[in-house]
Amino acid sequence: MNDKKYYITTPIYYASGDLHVGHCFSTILADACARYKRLRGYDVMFLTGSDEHGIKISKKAAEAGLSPKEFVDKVVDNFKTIWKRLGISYDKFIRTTDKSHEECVKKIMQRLWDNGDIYLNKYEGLYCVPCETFYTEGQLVNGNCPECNRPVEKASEECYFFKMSKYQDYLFDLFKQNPDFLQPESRRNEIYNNFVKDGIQDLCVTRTSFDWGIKAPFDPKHVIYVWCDALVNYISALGYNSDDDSDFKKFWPCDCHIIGRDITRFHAIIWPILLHACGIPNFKKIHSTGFITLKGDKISKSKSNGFNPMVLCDKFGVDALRYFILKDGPIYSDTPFDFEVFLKTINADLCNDLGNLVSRTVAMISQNFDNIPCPNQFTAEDQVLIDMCNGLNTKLETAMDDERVDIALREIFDVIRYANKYIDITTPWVLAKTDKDRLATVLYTLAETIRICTCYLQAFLIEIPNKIFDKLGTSVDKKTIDSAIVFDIKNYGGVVTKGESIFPRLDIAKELEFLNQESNTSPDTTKEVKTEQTKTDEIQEITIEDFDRIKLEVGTIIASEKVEKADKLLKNTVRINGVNRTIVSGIAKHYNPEDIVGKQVVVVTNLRPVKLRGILSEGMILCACNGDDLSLISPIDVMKDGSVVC
Ligand code: ME8
Repeated sequence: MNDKKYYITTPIYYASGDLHVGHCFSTILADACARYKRLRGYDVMFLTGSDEHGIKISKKAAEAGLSPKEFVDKVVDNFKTIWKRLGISYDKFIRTTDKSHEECVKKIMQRLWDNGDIYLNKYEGLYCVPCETFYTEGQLVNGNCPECNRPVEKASEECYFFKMSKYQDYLFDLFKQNPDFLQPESRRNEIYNNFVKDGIQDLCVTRTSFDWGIKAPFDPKHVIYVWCDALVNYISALGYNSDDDSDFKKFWPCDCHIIGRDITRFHAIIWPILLHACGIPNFKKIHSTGFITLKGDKISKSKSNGFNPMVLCDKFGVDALRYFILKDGPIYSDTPFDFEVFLKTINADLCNDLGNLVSRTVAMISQNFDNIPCPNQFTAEDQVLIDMCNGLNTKLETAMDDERVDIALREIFDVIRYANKYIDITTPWVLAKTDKDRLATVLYTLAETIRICTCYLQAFLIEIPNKIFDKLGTSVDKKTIDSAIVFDIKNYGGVVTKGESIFPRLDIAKELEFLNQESNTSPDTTKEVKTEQTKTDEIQEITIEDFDRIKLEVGTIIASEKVEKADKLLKNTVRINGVNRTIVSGIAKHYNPEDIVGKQVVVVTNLRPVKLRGILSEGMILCACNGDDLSLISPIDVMKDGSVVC
């Protein structure tokens, strides 16, 4: 039986809209940790999921003309598509609308009720609807919500309270006796000073003002506060208190909850108390990260400055995003997603340092030998690199025990950089003419260095490691990883393959322009979540709210062709917000396809898709019509794709 176990979680993301690059950080970070531990022989449980209840989501669903469940189903499909593209290797995806989760939450609440930890009272306070959180006057910033800076509303309702204050001594002790339970230290001090040291308030744990949530088992008129519902995901996903609790027995307590700093308070105060009150041992550690910022602002759904991770993956490959986010991400403090730094980092590290090392080594081996040569006598020069390779193990184990993927990657790339220097020192191109025996040892040392670094890189990158293994004609059996990461003459690979470089060089100026253009386009799930069309009689007048329901955006026609056997129809590809849509329009008698490519047009983007001549048309391009005259409508000045027409 494997006694090396590792349980890591991400936050469960609000199913209220699309995911942006900021959201990807926690998930890519947790994924790298999970992959690393699997590589090192751990039995891993990596959990992510979706947070689907609450007033915010029911409002969004109503805006989209869908039931909350229909709405979240579509959003969750999008989450899963994004995670797949980013190579997120989760073992379980929990949804708070899963029946098993709902049952688990009810049992937990019932337990608190049975313990006498819940009482009925009235809540009067300041409530931030988007954040679903009550605040006291003192916690507001300039009178607004301290998290999202939007106005709060006075709210008063009868609700049940959880006697958190009863457990304040327990929490004091947790903070005092387990200094590592909340990292980084600065965040622990902040939470302790602002929320713990002066005493813990009881928590309002039910609501009656909306019903999209889990009903309280002791009073079904009330639904359970979203945070009590959401936090329980970490144990409901393991089958806690269910017929099959084997995963709970195996993996709990959780080794690490990765979260963003805005939700530290919930995880470091409510969650440990809730667990303790239910007699469940506490988790081992919370790792609270900073935010990714864009142009000085936190990337956020509410600020509409999101940046769609799919755009980055499609353009630069999944490993470019993963590498940059893991190396330079906001592991503790907020970090800007600086486009120029991103592009330069990718060129310097993936293209130059790693890419060139692999190409040079493979090229020299194939020019001089049939396959990776056997080494002869190692010298002191070789030994420096060999020691660096063998030293990685301890360094990476230490870094990864603290989820410091940034440090781990730097250690690996230090070796890669030194290997490039080693080429300059040993001058294999000279040895090729003078000393083939020595050349064999040098090239073997390089191939072995690349192989060992690539073994580790498998935890962080998805596509590049396999490309490198293919070039070296080798692979790694994860079962024997402990021996595979030791520099050894038995480990040499097979026949090397030259070919394309493992990472192409980026044209910084060109890509910078692309990124700057894309950065103002915000992902918007309502594009995917099609609104329900209501049948109406002819409408003479409409209200501004009616008009607001029609989403008009500027897009650019990037391709157009005639539809076979339909002389009026053109099949157009229109780029809006970085996403290409197919739109079939009845304009073939007025425009040749080649004349409209590159033109900007106005598109109804929330029109229900329809099939025309077997082609799914996703929207409508607007035209001015007068009898037989027809003209496409374009903005007078060139506008950014995705500009809203209002
Ligand atoms: O908070 N940079 O969900 P959420 C880095 N459902 N991280 C960011 C970020 C940014 N720009 N923007 C958001 C919730 N995040 C709850 C969690 S867990 C029981 C319930 C992080 O979708 C944010 O800090 O609003 C949080 O950790 C996560 O994304 C999910 O945010």
